[in-house]
Parts: sequence; C-alpha cells; structure tokens
Amino acid sequence: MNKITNHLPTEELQAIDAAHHMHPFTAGGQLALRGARVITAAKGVTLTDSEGTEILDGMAGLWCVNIGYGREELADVAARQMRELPYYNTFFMTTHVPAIALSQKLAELAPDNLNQVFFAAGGSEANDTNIRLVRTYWTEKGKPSKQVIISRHNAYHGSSVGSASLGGMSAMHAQGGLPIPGIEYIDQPHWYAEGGEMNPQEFGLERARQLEAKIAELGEENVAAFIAEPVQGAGGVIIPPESYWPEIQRICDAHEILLIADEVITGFGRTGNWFGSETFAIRPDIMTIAKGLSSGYAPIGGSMVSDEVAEVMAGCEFNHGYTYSGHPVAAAVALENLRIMQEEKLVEKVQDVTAPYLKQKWEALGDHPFVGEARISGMMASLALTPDKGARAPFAAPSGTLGYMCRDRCFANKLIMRHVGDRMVIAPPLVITKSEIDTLIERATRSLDEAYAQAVADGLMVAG
Ligand code: PXG
Repeated sequence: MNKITNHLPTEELQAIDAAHHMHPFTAGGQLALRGARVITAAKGVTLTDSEGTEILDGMAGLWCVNIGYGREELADVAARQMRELPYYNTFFMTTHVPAIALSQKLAELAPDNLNQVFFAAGGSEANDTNIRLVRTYWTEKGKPSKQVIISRHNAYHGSSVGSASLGGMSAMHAQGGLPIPGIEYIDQPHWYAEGGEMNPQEFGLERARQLEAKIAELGEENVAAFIAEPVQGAGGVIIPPESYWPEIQRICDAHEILLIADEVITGFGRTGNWFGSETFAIRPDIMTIAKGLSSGYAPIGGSMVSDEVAEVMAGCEFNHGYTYSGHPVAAAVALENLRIMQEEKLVEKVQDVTAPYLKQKWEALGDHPFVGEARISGMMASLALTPDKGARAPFAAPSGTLGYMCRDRCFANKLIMRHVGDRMVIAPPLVITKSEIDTLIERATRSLDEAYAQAVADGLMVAG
C-alpha cells in the first residue's frame, strides 16, 4: 500500500478520501463528485491546500485555533509529554501532573466560583457529562424530581445523542430518534429573524421570559437546568439583545435552576474576555469548555462547576467518566496554550486592539446592498444577507442558497467564511493582525460584491 503523503496528486488523495472517509455533516455522494479540498499545512492564520493555494482562515478551523497555527511550543510540549507519560487515566483514585496543573490553571482563569473541572475529550462529551451531572446534583440534594433541562431552538451543544438532544437543531433531531426525553426548548433571542415589530430590548425580555413561562408550565420542582451559549455560534453568530442575559440570570436565580453556559466557542478570548460569561455578566453554575482550551491542537474539553455544585457532587460517587478524561498529552498541550495566551496577553490584545479594529470594518459591511445586518462580539461576527435591506426580509429562494453562493465566492477569493443559512459568519484566530484583518475585509467585500452581482443576474434578489 502506498504511504499517504502530501505529495500525491490532489485527485488521488480525493479519490482515496471519497472511497474510505465518511465526513461529518456532509453528503458523501456530493463530496465524491466534487472532491474534498485537501489541507496540507498551516501557519498563523493561513492554510495551504494540496494545490499550494494559501487561504486566510476566517473560521480558526472550526472556531477553535485561537492561538493560530504552527506554534512550535505546543508541538514540543506534546512530544515531551508523550515521552514522559503518554497516557494514564484519572479513574480509581489516580491522577497525573498535567491534569493537576491544568485544573489549577482553569480555576484561576474561570469566573470566581468555578473552581473544579470534569474533563472530557471535547464539547459534546462535556455536555453529555452536564446532563448526568445536573440530574445527579439535584438527586443528591434531595430534590430528585428536578430532572428536566431547558434549552433553545437553534442551539448547538454537540453531536452525540445527549448533546444533540440538548441542542435545538431540527435537522439533527430528525435523524436517529432524537431528542432523548426530559429536554424542553424555548425560542432563541434572534431579533433580526424573529423580532417582528418589537425593538431589540423588548424582544430580548420577551424571549428571556419564555424561560419563566416554561418553568411555570413544567413546575419548578421538575426543572434541573437551563443551558445556552452566551452567543450562539453554529446557529449563525446570534448575539442576544442586551436585555436578554440579565433577565435569564434573574429567572434562574429566582427559580433555583442551574445555569449552564456553553462556552465551547465563546470561551478563551473569543468575545474579548476570557469567557463570554464575563462579556454578558452571566454567573453560570456550570460552564462547558473545549475548542480554544487547546486551540484545537489536542482534543480536550470539560465541565467547570461552581463550588456549590462541586460540594454536593463530592458527597456521591459519580458513575461517569471517559478513557480520555484529563488525557495527559491533551492537558499538557492545553496548559501550554493557556500559558502562551497569558504571556502574549492575547485576550487583552483582542479586547483593546484587534476586536475594535475588526468591529469598525465589519460594521461598515452593513452598508453593502446585499447585507441586512452586521453583528460582532469580540472576534466572532455575522452578516445577514437580504434581498431587501430595510425590511429584514429573507429570500424567496430556499434558505442557504445565497449564503452558499457567497461562501463559494469566498473560497475562490482565498477566504474561509462560513454560511449558516443565509448568514455569513467569521471567527478568525485571535492572533490575527490588523493587516490580516484588512485582507480579510478586502476578500469578504470582493466576495459579497461578486455574489451580489450573481444574485441580481440570476433574479434571486426577491423577498420570500
Ligand atoms: N457546544 C458548542 C457551543 C459548540 O459550538 C459543541 C458544544 C460540541 O463540541 P465538540 O468538541 O464535541 O464538537 C460545539 C461544537 C459548525 C460547528 O458547523 C460547530 C461546532 C462543531 C461542529 C460544527 O459551526 N461546535
């Protein structure tokens, strides 16, 4: 068998890939016809594909490469840790130095009262942990009927059976018999698409109060927790109105409901603070972390819990855990990632320098005739494409038609910008410089111009 290297012709790599590799969230037949783009290397914010094309990665991989690609320090730490202790578990009253050091570092960085972490290999696993954790917590506290978890339509919390059930993606629920029992949903705080005649602040309150109504409907004695992303990521970078989070916090406090902030995307500097909970003044009882924790260099995630939750859980044996909970190589890589982020004052730089710079340029894209709104929080941002600027109108064409067209132009213009339906989203590496932001905006503008011209020519600028 041939060794697979970067030096095989692209078509050969694509053919092998199509024959043997099932891709996530992909129709394999379509991909086989088109051929997957083969990424061979990356440095800083730039990817290189098998044709030698250099592409600006406006998505930090999958919202995770906060520190940028090609950091030798992380490679060195991984190699050192593999030589010293490549694996040991954290079950059965054992531990190891990388897990000890990382948990201490996380307690230092996380909001005040979150001082313990249960490790997982990613965000889906961590949210599965959360389901069992909050239900066990209430049982231990003598309130075993508190078992229902409330989430939101169009939330993304992962792809395993449990975490996809926590999520509110209807296309995911439609496959595999989801959701599992005991999860309820309220509507998302998506003013642009669903706000109607209300102003954003009224709408934010209205959507938050759906939580209170849902708790009343279910009975407070039956509700364990509410879970939400501070800013919805995969749902389309939906930044809630300012009125939303304070009201959610009030409701969770008033009704003895645990608040789980899913910070898998918003954590580790993405919104301009270490955690989105700081940006939006949320006081979570549990925080899901992954992605930026290791900048994607190693698969690791976890659930950070408050002192109160930790204390209750310490009273029982939690029959839960993963082979790779606190994996020493992943933990060592995460620790080095956080060390570099602190040493280089990356979060402060985002807050003070690059996020304000990106914000000014991004919001100017709101003037484009193809764009109905431009929103940004730190280093995550979205554009709503529209056929009718004033009216916040969707297109008559099936959702995603125009977004896909725009994303294709971005690819052609050497920029990775995702589409979620007809919203365009970016979340670049946090190390992106001002001049790289200029390049990103230049390519995004060109792509919008081209997609807009094509939409006009194809007669697609029609409201539905
Ligand atoms: N919570 C949130 C908020 C996420 O964004 C997960 C949990 C699950 O994490 P893992 O590590 O198990 O993937 C995520 C993941 C997309 C996309 O299309 C987003 C994610 C994953 C895959 C695709 O934007 N986010």
